[in-house]
Amino acid sequence: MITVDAIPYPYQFDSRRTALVVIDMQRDFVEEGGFGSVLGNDVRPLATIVPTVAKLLALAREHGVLVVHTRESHLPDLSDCPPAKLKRGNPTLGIGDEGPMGRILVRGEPGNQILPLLAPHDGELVIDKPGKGAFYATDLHAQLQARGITHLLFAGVTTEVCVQTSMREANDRGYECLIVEDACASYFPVFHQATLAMLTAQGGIVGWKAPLSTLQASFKETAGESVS
Ligand code: C5J
Repeated sequence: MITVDAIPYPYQFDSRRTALVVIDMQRDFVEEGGFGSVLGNDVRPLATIVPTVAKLLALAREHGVLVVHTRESHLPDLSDCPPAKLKRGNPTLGIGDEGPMGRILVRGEPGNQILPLLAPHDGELVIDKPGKGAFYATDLHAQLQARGITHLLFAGVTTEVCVQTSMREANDRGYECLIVEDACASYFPVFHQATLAMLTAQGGIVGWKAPLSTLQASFKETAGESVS
């Protein structure tokens, strides 16, 4: 068992029964010139976490933790996109429209791809999700159950939307969840901080949080190595 010096109290997991879920690290959300920035968002807080997510992926792969990547995406005919989601925000540029990197939030389009630096490796799960949560209208729960996964580590964007929704969905399905706080980001840093606080309040009502360095130290301690 690995014990993480997490908040609000130590988080314990068996790496063979744990998955890292990296939420929506897609070009259209993170890259300058993508959909997110065209909508007027400052993408720099999201771009800043890319090296941390890369290190987290490396840590998971090194220790045999299952890696799951998600993409917020829709079928080209948008038949999996509820009208309410299409209309929300009264957008001038919306889901299915031609954006700077292809059709917005449509599967297979350049902007819908995961950042090359964080690209999935062979054998890792890639979940296309039409909602904000990774469990809604996907087979993620079945895939995790088939592999005996009980614990989930969360990373990705945005903290208060797709990461938080997915972690809450996971919590309701009985998973023990930890959010890697510096491997998540929001266009609104205040929302990032508020989300971390609300997920871990009341004795970890949704789960735990810890930074990557604490997670790295936990793996080292378990391996019996000295931590510098
Ligand atoms: C995600 C969004 N991935 N903010 N989507 O959080 O719409």
